[in-house]
Amino acid sequence: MRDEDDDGLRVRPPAEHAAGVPAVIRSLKALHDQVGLVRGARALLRINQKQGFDCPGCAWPEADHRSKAAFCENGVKAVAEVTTDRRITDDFWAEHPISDLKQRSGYWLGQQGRLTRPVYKAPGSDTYEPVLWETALDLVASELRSLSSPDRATFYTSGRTSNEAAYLYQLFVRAFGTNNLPDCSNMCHESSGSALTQTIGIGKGTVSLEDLGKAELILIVGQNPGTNHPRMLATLADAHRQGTQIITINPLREAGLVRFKDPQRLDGVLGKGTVISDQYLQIRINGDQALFQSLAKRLLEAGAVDREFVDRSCTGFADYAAALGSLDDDAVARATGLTRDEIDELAGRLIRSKATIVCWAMGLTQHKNSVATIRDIVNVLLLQGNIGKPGAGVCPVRGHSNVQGDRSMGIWESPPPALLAGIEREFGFTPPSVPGHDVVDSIRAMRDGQVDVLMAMGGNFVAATPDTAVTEAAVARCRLTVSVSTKLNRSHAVTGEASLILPTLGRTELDVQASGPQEVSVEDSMSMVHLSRGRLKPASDELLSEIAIVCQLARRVLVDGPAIPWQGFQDDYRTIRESIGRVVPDCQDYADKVEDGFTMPNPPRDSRTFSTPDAKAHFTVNPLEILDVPRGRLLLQTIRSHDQYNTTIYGLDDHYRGIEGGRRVVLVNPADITELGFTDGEMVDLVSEWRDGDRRAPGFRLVGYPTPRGCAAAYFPETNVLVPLDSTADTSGTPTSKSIVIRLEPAT
Ligand SMILES: Nc1nc2c(c(=O)[nH]1)N[C@H]1C(S)=C(S)[C@@H](COP(=O)(O)OP(=O)(O)OC[C@H]3O[C@@H](n4cnc5c(=O)[nH]c(N)nc54)[C@H](O)[C@@H]3O)O[C@H]1N2
Ligand SMILES: Nc1nc2c(c(=O)[nH]1)N[C@H]1C(S)=C(S)[C@@H](COP(=O)(O)OP(=O)(O)OC[C@H]3O[C@@H](n4cnc5c(=O)[nH]c(N)nc54)[C@H](O)[C@@H]3O)O[C@H]1N2
Ligand SMILES: [Mo]
Repeated sequence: MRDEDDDGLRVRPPAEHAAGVPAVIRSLKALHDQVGLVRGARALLRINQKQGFDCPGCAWPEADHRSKAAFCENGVKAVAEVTTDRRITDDFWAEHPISDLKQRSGYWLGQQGRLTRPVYKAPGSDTYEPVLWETALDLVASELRSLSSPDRATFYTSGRTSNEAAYLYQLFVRAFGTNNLPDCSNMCHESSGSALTQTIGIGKGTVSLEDLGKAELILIVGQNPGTNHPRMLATLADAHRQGTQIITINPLREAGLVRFKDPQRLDGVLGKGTVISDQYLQIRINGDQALFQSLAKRLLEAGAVDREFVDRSCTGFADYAAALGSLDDDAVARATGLTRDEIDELAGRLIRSKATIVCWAMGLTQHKNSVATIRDIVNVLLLQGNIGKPGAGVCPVRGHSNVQGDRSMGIWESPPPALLAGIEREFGFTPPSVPGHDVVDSIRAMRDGQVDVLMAMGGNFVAATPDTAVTEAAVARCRLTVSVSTKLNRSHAVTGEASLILPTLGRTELDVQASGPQEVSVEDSMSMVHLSRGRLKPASDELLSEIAIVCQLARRVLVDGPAIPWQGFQDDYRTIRESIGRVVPDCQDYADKVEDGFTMPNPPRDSRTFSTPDAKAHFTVNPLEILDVPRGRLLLQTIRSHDQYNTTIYGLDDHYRGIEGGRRVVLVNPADITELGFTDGEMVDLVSEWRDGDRRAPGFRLVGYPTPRGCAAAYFPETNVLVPLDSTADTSGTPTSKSIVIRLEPAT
């Protein structure tokens, strides 16, 4: 890869607070660089407002869609990325053959601007060439129709796709005949969904924004909201000012969780801002299961159990309590790296709190024992009756702005029977019920020559997935790769024999169909569903909406398939919402209800009931699993910098962590650097160790950083080359991107 990425790395001490005025200045600069301020300001005024569009940044909910400026620095960067004035024109493709694009960094690819026309790379060719939409869609249809089985194609989705597009996409894929619907969720909150469905009967969070205000205690575990969910910090700061205690459990001291300066308040502009965390536990990577078991043991010893709730609403308490009796304190100390006093202090806070919420994100979901860890968190909450009452509950904070909605709409390789029954009722065909491939299984199937076509609705499949070398070779074995995209990325340079890029509208853009301007709907992290309307002029006249692409493709592929009104759906998106209302569980009268927004039913939150087979919440026994890292090795977590959105790199600074001008850094405890025989600032290779051999990521600068002993951190996607394909979480199958055993070697 060329070195255009690194314009001189600088390292400062990490910051002790997030946001404040500098964040506003940075966001205006991002907007100015990409869009120009006037067009940019017009876009901003519409973010998260009643007549506006849903911010494509993250899935944190908006208070009531009326606050003046419902956006944050990183939301502005996400909008600037898609509203950019830069365009990829026809001559670009001849100047940059695929062999050239392959040498470019993700940052460079993203900087080239919006895709404007469909392009096609023929078998044997090294260049994309502009083609007509008809030609492009005919090519995909003829390839799909020629497959010996529908299971020889796999259909990926990233989490920005609207509910309407997701609903039609899964319908098309199921009418075609397969459940091969891998999605970014498989790499994200799948572990949360698995653990929660089994224990409380619903794979989603059980709290609303109001609950965060009512909580006495909020635990933020394995999440970095200062960068990834900045609007959450304002909610936390408000709660803290009203007396809610906030505890952070994280190997890194993340600035936003230490102190927050809200630029939308006067004391945020002038003062020192609000302290966020009352206690900050710098836990070892993967120590959370041990921590929550030891907290539970202390709660039991103190008799801090809501007996009435446990007896009436739960099963499995006796077995769980018995299993905790044999918890080994030394094992807890080894796994967590925390002192007994620290754990006692947190246990004391839990015992005193009458309403506790636990929030978490990728720091918990991307480990081998993730599902067990999250089940153990549910156990702790159940003990004190902290599920299904005001100010209490589970809060898995989602990533992509509509990843939760996509699941509700059926983007799922193992579809719920109620959805399949709905499809059969509505459209008169029997959809496949055998589970399809998730992300990791899709890669295995491509690698083993069992899949010929990879279609992706958004996202950046080859960069976001694990084991880059294996994945890229697997994708290259496909006969055809198809990406529906807004911007150029690595997945367009690593192609099958033939490849198509189909350019699409962004969420900010006006979408006009036969019946006039259209709206779409989305669901946030707290199950609130509302409309989103784009208003800006599209980046090119030739863009089709994701919905139009699916409808036009489906008509070509399913010529003798079930009677589905694809043209009607495309002409008027309200008819899609009406169909959703008849088909998707919990969405009755969807088209009407979504006009004013509504909240999806949530039995634990709404009525303290549990949709498990026995209608009870389940305590579970999860044997403690400790990742013992061999001597001389480190446990690496792969994280996001402040200047990226997953695989989209906005810039080269990780402002709050004090890293500027480059991304190939590895953060390691200074004592480990010395003990391993290296010096701060030295260049090293990261080598991961797995049962099938080593994997190497060359050329990282060692940065001494306050992380617990034995732990390391570096950015993804650069480090995905180190994550073995077969290293996945039990039950959920999520790649273990937060716990990879590595050794350091002097740079080659
Ligand atoms: N600006 C911006 N916003 C985003 C994204 C983005 O890339 N950029 N991505 C979006 C998406 S898809 C998602 S899923 C979310 C991701 O949001 P986060 O989960 O906040 O993202 P990560 O950078 O993966 O951060 C993981 C955090 O967990 C901590 N951690 C790692 N391992 C452990 C562990 O074993 N135990 C504990 N307790 N903590 C641990 C890390 O130190 C880090 O603070 O953000 C969404 N929002
Ligand atoms: N090592 C490691 N790997 C990880 C993670 C990690 O923490 N560590 N995190 C994982 C997580 S949580 C996630 S969610 C995945 C993310 O995986 P993906 O969702 O696949 O990746 P993104 O980078 O979000 O996708 C960006 C691309 O989406 C396209 N795009 C943007 N907006 C739109 C739109 O409106 N429509 C369409 N059609 N396309 C659009 C653009 O072309 C852009 O280049 O990565 C996972 N990979
Ligand atoms: Mo995610």
